[in-house]
Amino acid sequence: MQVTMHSEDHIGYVTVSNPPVNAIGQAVRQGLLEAVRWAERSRLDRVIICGVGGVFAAGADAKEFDAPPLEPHLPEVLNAIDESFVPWIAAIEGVALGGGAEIAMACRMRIMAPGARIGLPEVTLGVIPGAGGTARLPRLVGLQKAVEMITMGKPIGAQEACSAGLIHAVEEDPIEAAFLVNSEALGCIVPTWEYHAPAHDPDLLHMARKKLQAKMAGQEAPLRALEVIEAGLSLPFHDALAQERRAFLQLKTGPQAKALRHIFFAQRAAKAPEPFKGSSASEVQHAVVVGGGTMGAGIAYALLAAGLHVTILEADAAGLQRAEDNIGKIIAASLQRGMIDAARAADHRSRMTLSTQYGQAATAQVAIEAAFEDMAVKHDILAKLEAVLPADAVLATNTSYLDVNEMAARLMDPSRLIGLHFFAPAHIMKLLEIVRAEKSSDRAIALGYGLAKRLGKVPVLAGVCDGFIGNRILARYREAADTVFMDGSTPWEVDEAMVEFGYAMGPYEAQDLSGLDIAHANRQRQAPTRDPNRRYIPIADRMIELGKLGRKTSAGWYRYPGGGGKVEDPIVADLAIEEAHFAKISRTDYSGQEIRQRLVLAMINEAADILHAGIAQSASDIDLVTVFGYGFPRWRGGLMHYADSLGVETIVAQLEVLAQEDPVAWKVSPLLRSCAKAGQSLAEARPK
Ligand code: T1G
Repeated sequence: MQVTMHSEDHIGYVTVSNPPVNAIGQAVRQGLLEAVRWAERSRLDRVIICGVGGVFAAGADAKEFDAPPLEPHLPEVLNAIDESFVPWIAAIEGVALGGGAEIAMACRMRIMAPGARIGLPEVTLGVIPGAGGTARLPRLVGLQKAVEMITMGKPIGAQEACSAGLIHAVEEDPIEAAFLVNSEALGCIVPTWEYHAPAHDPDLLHMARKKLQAKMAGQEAPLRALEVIEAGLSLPFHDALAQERRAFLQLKTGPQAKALRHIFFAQRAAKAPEPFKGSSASEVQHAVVVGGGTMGAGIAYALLAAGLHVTILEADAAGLQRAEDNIGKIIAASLQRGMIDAARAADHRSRMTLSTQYGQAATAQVAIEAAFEDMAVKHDILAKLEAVLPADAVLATNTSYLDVNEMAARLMDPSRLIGLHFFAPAHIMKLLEIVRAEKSSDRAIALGYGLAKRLGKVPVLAGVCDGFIGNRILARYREAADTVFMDGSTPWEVDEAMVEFGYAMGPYEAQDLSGLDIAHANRQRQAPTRDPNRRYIPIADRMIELGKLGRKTSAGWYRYPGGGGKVEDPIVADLAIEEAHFAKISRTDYSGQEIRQRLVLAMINEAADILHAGIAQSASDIDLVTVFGYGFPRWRGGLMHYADSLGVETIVAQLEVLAQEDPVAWKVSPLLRSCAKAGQSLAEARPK
């Protein structure tokens, strides 16, 4: 039974029981409808509804969205609750999200526990509230708050919900409080559906539309939600519900909702693949981070925020000071943004040790080196760690590019070394590439997954190659961008094209942020082994010669004259014209669509090779890497989900056209050819 009910002294208790999050599937809807009829037959004074496991309900069961909706449909169930002569009280603990919040809003009264959260996050799944949320919420909290909550999809806490008029009270024990509610007082509360809709406010709606067009560019659901809310203001309640339902059902089967559901479930499925479940990471109490630079400090802070004791090792006093300053900046920023309070900041500091003595690592269960990207430095640090750490402690390197197999080869026990590739800022970015070297043990990898879970990261297993999964795709993306730039465009035309695709910023603005010197160092490292037949674009090297390293030198691909803005730099555009002249290239004026096609096809082709080689385990993993590490638009489902939406055969045909231009750079991945030949999607493909 996913809905249980019993009564005591004419009070009904209805409990939703579908662990772990009380998702509202068909059985729950059926049970709730039966509960309404039961309460009315029993002529109860009230019904108190709650959820098991400290959760009210996380919303409709998104696993049902790919199939036709099954009766009873949630709107009808909630209308039965709202219109019943037996008043329902929602006793909310944990979360009441989506359909869970809609159940609560159909109740006559809502009481939340202090730590509980309530919201309508449907737009994050590419849909809109589909069970009365767009009609009931404005009636309860007014137009402005309802528009903000529904179109941005962000849940709110109990106090905010109470202040907004969404709930009636915040109580430590909501069920007890619901039991104590005075019957007369309860009887005086108007059913939600009988509330008047707020007045139409054209200015407010216009401002909201402009904001969504800027902040949620390309996404259908937020703007559609705004339209439905607005239309509902001038419709009778049940007509408003009908138009909401039509919009919900139409969005639910659309490409953006499918893409967002794909990422939602892929992210959860990535937590720990079968061989690595049940890791020992819960036993990790003490972690060591070697290197207190930007990355090391971010990693150390992430570990502190997860409650671990952290020892940061540096080479000397100056390094220690730098580490202290970097950690201090992160703590200050977290305090300033209200992410932690002073007590939490003090607690973090109490568990942090800074030292130049490797002996301090003697009790650690894991050590992560985040030192300078130089193989000799890595060898030295890992050797010193191996000498002092307990034999069962795991060693990890945060290297972005260097060969983890080469690092392991120098260790007495290479099985204990893995890569833990964090992304800057390491305490914020969700992606964590867990790099499996040839000799990495399952136990070491499992600890990596366990650590990812404790840090709230999205873990993706990667094999060893230059750039693993994400940086290897990024390198190909930038190479394609530089080629388009060299052959006819400008950095700003390329960036504009990719922002139009859905990136928050294009590859050139992004590189100005991280610094052009990082990619330059990698090009120098790769030079001895570079394919002499592969076209090389020299523009980025010219930028280094000109001292244009990006924001940190106030000039990179753009100029940064101060004040935060960026300015197109004609000197940079001229570099391409000059280099093209030397190379006797007649330049082409690429359209935005041609730029997007080339850059996205380049990434898809590279990703297919990565999957073919087994560096990535699945297309879904590549989707997680591109979305959580590199800003690929989430509402497109990630790089490979998007590729499947284009169709592998189409991709192969387009690549073959480009291969006529440059057969080396555009060599079609064998995986794409085999999928096209077999009529297989990339989602179904597995490494050879
Ligand atoms: N449907 C189906 N499964 C769900 C689910 C959902 N809505 N939410 C979570 N799960 C599964 C999840 O896949 C995982 O499964 C397990 O529960 C634990 O989740 C009509 C149409 C509630 C904050 O968008 O935000 O209502 O991997 O790992 O970190 O208008 O889950 O264990 O097999 O995330 O503690 C709107 C989505 C739906 C909320 C808990 N609701 N969920 O986080 O656990 S649309 C949402 C969450 C809707 C109505 C519309 C989070 C959480 P497995 P978890 P968590």
